[in-house]
Amino acid sequence: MTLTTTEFKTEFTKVFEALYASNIKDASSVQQYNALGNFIKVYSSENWNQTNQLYLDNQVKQVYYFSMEFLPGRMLKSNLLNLGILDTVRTGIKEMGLDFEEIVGSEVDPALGNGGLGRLASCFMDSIASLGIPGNGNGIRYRYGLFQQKFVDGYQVELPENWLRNGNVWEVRKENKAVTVRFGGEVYLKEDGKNKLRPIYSNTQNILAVPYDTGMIGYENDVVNNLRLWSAEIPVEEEINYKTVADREVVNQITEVLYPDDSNYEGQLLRLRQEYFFTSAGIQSIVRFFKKQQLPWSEFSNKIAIHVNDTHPALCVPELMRILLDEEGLGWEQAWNITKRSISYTNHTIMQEAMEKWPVQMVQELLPRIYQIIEAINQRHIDKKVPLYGEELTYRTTIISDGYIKMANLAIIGSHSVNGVAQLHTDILKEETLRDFYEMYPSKFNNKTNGITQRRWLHLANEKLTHLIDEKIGKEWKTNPAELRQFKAYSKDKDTLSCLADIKLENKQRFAAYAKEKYAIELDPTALFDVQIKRLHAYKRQLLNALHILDRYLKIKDDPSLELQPRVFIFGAKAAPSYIYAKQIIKFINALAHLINNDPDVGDKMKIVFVENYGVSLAELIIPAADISEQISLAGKEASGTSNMKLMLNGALTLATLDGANIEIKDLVGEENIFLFGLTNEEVNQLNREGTYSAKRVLDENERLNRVLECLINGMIPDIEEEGRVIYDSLIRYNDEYYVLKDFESFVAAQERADKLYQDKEAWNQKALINIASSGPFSADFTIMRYADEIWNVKGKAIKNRSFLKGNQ
Ligand code: GPV
Repeated sequence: MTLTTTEFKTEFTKVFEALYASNIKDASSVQQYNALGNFIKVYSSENWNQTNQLYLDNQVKQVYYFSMEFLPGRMLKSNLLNLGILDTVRTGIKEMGLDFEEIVGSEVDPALGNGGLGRLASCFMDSIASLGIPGNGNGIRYRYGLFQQKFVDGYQVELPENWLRNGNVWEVRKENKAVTVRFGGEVYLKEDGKNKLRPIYSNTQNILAVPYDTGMIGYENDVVNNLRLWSAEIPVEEEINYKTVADREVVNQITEVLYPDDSNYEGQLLRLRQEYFFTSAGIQSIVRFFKKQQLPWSEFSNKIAIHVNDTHPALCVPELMRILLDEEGLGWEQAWNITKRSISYTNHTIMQEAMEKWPVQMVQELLPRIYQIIEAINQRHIDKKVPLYGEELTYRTTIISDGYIKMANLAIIGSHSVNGVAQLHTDILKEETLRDFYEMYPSKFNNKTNGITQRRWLHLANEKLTHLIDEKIGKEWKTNPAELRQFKAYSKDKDTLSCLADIKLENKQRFAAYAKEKYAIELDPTALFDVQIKRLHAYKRQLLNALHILDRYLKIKDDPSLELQPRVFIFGAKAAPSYIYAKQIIKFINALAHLINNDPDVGDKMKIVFVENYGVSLAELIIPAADISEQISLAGKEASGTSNMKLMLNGALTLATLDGANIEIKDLVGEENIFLFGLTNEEVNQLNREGTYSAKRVLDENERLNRVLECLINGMIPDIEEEGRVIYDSLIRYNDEYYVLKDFESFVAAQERADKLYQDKEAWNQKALINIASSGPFSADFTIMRYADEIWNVKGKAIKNRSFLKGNQ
């Protein structure tokens, strides 16, 4: 199917006129965007339909990726790219006298996730489709996405994100595929006359789950997979029972808003409702699809792989059991085998406070039948494992203990695969966090280092760099990103290096223009752009970054004539609304930015830009403009990180601790092409074991650091009296839980090495090029191939270069 510009213009105009019955030139950019989205939908509908039909006809095995969060980013351009018509459409739009970038920019960026976990799910959807793997996403259609962040006097303020205000062209409501999800009430088991116990329910609340499907378009392969997001509604026949607005609210609330807290567990009833709602709806629709094929139950796990993205959808385990036992009448053993063989689970954190555990009573009341099944799974686990592993170890692995249901334990026991998201993270799971389970089920554990889609994060975000790479090494890397390594051959080619520098400069100018327009901050695009973009969390240590900035500032104040490598520090971070300390760090950095940006002694030597409302679209603007990628979490705490991969792919040099995937970046680029600092995981463990760390002592022994910290409480930074004190206390009084002070000196030293290297433009650009050329292995295409091969056992039509499947165990 090729499309000419002329054909495009004719078809597009038709679509527009059918939609708006008016002249396209008078339309708003939102309307133009809507029409273009509709054009794409029509253009790809045949492939969508055919993909579905093909999967059904061939009865291929399909993956269902269950995730509470998806962060797809704007879809217009990526759909055009994957359909192979980006250039045609762009030209056509231009010829029609319309502004392509303005149209692109009027799409809302759906924020149906918090951060890395949600973005990973969307990178995976892109790779699954692009590899031609039969795969589906399953999640929640939140009426409101992650809050919009504004800064008022430097404080984070949260506004609702009404992302559906202008409708959503990509989704298709499928009420014919709706299912009912049951909550509450009472249940008892009754003999059904055929020697089977069947549950009898009373007083349940029945909620309609309506799916909204969005096509996930593969890269130039005619595949369109499906992302299914569920919305909660009152079943028409039950309208009569909802007498008050408050009654109706309970239902609407289920899919009203995304929980804005990442890496933190909140034991709230509504969250549990959300989790069961989309899990049950998804499992029901899978079983319905399976039954349509009239295969024996023994075929279920040969046709279906269910992936649980962190524990949020872990109720997949008892829900599938419930359907198989209660509705399909299977025996326990058969149902259990099917369940375990179908389900796999990814762990994304070792942070205790993020581990989900639900109060028994809450589950009992909200999901009485599910609770019975969890209890039975737990009892069988105990009965089976005590004789093998003894009571002590077994009781440490139970699903129910101390009045709570531990979701990770449920996910591990009920699945055949448990994976971490970077090598170090998986090692820590095996050796520490989940060691009892590793002893019990060594073969379930495996590593799948995260990945990113090079289509969004290079092709679309950095078109100029893409062209340069194409020009040098051809286009093979687009379907086989390992080929990026060929670019290394140009690391000493002056011409290529200077092109690379020009592209970086242009990208920095683009960001500078944004900063100027949005914040009236003038940036020098030749300064070193230093970027930390991720959720605000103490373990990610934005504070360490800020203390270094403060230290530089003091240096300039001491000697305003000092020659310093000019730097622009860019932050992007949302704090969970209830995470007070994180919000105080935001206020602190904003106050520091205000002080420094307006100090005439500083001038262009330093500028700080803390962008508001960081998300996928801003990442696309910032990442190509970065020189330094700040990946400075305390070793052992960041499961993987994925912005580290995106920044590397765009030629930023990583300044990092040996944490998460930073270690794998180091292995790929070599120690001479990365700035490492700080404690290692072992050293952190040792310090924790010894228990002798004293932040106060570090401070007493370091005059420079002492001076920096004094600025938090001596009034030098205006308007942070309270925040400065709290932060100071967290470091000194509460002994610096994340070893910020301990790592300070080596962090500053790494920054100085970076400054020095930046003086030598050629050496810097060479390292940037090597970083780009070494980033192929982080393509989510490879990550997904490994999931497909080693966990899901599914085939894709475009899985090439199988040698890449090896390694990364
Ligand atoms: I658990 N992660 C996240 O974004 N939200 C969560 O609720 C949890 C984990 C992140 C980790 O913090 C990152 O290290 C990781 O790269 C990402 O998940 C994807 O695996």
